[in-house]
Amino acid sequence: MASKILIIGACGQIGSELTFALRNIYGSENVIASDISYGNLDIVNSGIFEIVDAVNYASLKTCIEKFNIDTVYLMAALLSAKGEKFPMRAWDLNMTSLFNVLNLARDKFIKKVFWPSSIAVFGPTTPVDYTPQYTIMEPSTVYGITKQVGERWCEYYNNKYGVDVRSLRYPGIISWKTMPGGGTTDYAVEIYHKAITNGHYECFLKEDTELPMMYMDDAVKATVDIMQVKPEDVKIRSSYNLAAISFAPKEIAKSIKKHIPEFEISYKPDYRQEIASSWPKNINDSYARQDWKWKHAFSLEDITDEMLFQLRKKFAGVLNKSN
Ligand code: AKB
Repeated sequence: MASKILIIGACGQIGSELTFALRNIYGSENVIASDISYGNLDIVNSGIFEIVDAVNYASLKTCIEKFNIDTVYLMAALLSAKGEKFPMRAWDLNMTSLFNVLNLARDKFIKKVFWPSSIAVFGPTTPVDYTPQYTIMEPSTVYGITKQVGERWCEYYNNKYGVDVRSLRYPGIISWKTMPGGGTTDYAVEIYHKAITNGHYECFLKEDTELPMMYMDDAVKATVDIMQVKPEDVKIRSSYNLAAISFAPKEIAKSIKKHIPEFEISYKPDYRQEIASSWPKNINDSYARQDWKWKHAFSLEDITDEMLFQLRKKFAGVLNKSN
């Protein structure tokens, strides 16, 4: 019998693209998209879609039983910037949803779990250059704390109950289909939108704030890859460091200027600067490269080419009308 997959948080930035990718691989009828509301009509109208509240154990269990789900991708979360505004909401959503899914796996309702962690597990005392897999981790954001604690619980459920849970520490993810929401790395998506729509971007980080980043296609590939490898090849059950490229706002602006010479960037750092300054500049992901042969494909120049091309197409109608 084909594996049945549930994606929780399917309307979000990563969830939406992961849903399409998994449907291509495993067939639409085997991939059930879910979210707390009808937040993304492309997803809602593209296959089976269920309203699921991931903090409500009963709602989740009903959906899992209804569709005979064996694999869950838990993509719902409150990210770093929004988490600082709503600390208890972030704690509740990020932790309760994880416990609900881990407990369903422990109790054998499902077999396999993907749960995203983040570079936010690191903090101001972590070495910033080529941050190793095993290092000081003292996150200073609520989001980072939930991801750090979540990693410990994933490893615990694997050790103690044999739960097949797999996880990646995502860097900032750049994509054009669905906007990210509430993250500190969101600037690296907004900047392309503003470059196309009004030629100017006011950046909420300082020009030289270097952060680890990745194109969506690479992030989706890493997620699919780690879920496809044999359990014995997943040697880290907390979460794998995962890296592609790193850049600062002034470098992404320079790469956009090669295509749009009149593009201007200005800087007005806000509370998100402190979050960004607490994170690594770049990441050493040698365990992922070694254990399950992870390899990224997109450079900053590739990302800029692709983002500008896709966004120009997406906004073509709107831009033509306003000209
Ligand atoms: C955020 O900025 O909060 C996220 C992340 C790095 O996990 N994109």
